[in-house]
Amino acid sequence: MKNRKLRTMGEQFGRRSWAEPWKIKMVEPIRMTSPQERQESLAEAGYNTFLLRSENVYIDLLSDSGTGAMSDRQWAGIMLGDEAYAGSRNFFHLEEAVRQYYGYRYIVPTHQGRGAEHLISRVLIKPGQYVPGNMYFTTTRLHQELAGGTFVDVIIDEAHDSSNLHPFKGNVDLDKLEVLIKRVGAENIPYVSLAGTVNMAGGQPVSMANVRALRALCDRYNIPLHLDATRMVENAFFIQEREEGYKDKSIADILKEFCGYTDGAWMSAKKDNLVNIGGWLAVNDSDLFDALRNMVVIYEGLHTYGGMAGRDMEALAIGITEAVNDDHVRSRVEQVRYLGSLLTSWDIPIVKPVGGHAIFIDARDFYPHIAQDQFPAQAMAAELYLDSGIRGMERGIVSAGRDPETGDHRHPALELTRLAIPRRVYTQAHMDVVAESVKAIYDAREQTRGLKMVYEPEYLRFFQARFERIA
Ligand code: P70
Repeated sequence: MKNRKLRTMGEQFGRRSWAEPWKIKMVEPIRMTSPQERQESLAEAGYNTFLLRSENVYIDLLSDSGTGAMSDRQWAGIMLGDEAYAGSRNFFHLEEAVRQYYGYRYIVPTHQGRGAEHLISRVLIKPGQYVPGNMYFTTTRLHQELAGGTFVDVIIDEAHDSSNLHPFKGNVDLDKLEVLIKRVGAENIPYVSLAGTVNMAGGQPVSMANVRALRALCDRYNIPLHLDATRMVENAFFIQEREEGYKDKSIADILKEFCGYTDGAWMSAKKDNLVNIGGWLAVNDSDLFDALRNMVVIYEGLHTYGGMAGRDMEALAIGITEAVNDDHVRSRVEQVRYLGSLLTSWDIPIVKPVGGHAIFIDARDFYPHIAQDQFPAQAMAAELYLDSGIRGMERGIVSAGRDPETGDHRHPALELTRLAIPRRVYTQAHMDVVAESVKAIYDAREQTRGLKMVYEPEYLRFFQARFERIA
């Protein structure tokens, strides 16, 4: 064998290759733009990738939310939509699927995740209360704050360190939580807000041992435990891979066991559940269900559609069953890791271990010469787009927003640019193109300058803020 350079992925990783458990039936053409066009599009978008037109994007890694490919079965389900105002057949299919795979008793449909976050925050949080959670998520925390609560981060310290290799960086630090309980009193904590996996930490998982211990602590103080289940299927994969005793358990079994330690969950079905729009809220307590069901009719829609069309609920019910397929989850997470391994092989600083849904590039290490107040992660997303038309997202100081008390920028420890991988959409060749573009902007890093913010909206500013290059 002379030419040892051409090597399959399996060979590179010392195992047999695997492939996605699907084949492609329909394609959507995408278009590469010229550098000149990208320069103009970016300036028009105020250096904010959220403000680009997707037509001008080549490989879109802005989000894994609602961007996945539905299966032929899901599309067939779309045709079976029962568009009745009340009691749609598709709602009952959805209810059945959530009960079967997540195990909760009562289900409230919502138009997407933040609709569910709004309802649970409004119903459970009283002004002045504290909501502990394993790192903030933008929309989750905002709804908790709008309901009068104060979010308190109780994630383990390792989560704030992008190079720490802890296998479950999403874990709750039980000591931090107990200190909070003793300081403010259990009666001032309406619930613990647990997310699996933790998006802002880099898609990091929570272990089964941690949720079990957390449940016991919550029971001791009589505090409910609610789960952001948005990427809980991916969390189950990491438990299967890393936690003793779970190697031979299915993703479905792990998911159900984990949810069994919690009192309820909210869901952005646009991620794990493989649909383009939708969400749900599920609880075990019938009084809480009554309150949520009463609230959903004000803000979302009737309690048997909650903002979704019947066809959306059918696609979602089918998506839930496809999402827990072990081969699907493995190929999904392994594709993310493939991109991570390419970047790591060029010493590009990324959050490690690589999480479930995205690669997070560490902008502090990437651009050590750009101060955090000059938005290095935002600048990186802009550079990547200019280089190749690839779209990522800032997850640093812009996303963290301002402290409601002081009005100052929050300065998160993690200053990251996220490349989120949609489910069942891109191939390994796309990942190669992405990796080479990141390498190109890394090679040119010393010439890159920071940005200044020239427009800042009041809520979730990262979506609509505008920037200019610092001269
Ligand atoms: C993303 C999306 C949404 C999300 C989430 C977790 C862990 C709830 C939600 C809300 C979309 C997004 C949202 C805010 C800022 C940037 C991007 N995450 N919990 O791309 O669900 O979007 O359905 O209302 O990740 O990570 P929804």
